[in-house]
Amino acid sequence: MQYLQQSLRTFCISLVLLIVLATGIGLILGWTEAAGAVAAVSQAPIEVQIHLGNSANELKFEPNSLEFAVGQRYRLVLDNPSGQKHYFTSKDFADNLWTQKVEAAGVEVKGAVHELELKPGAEAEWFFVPMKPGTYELYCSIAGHAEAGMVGQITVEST
Ligand SMILES: [Cu+2]
Repeated sequence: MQYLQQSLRTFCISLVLLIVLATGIGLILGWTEAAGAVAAVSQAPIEVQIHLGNSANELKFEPNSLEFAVGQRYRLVLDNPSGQKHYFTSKDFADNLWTQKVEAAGVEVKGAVHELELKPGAEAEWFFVPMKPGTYELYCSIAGHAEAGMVGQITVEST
């Protein structure tokens, strides 16, 4: 009986230690990710440009492939030189980055961004820090545009 109590006690202590340890690791990982984003805000952003459509009204992104690195701050300048509206849609990419802000037409929007819509002639600047490496699909979510070739690829490299 005493042996059983002793084992039970040891088991409980081990369990508590395990939970404390797991919580600690989780906190450190979460803190590291947040600290990475905060540190990146003081970096000068790397400017990357992408055009949604073109003046000939072709349904494509120019360029149709973008590359980023984890932990680096970017300023993605999007414009729409075409005569119809387009979307920059890449949900998994957007979910795996930290958005500092989006600036467009004198307005600054802070917080998470999932998709950007650009009307003809519009321009927007998206400041963000990629958090996870991966390959992500980019497309325009207007009916028929992706099917006509308005797709691209976004690659995020680890550093
Ligand atoms: Cu489109």
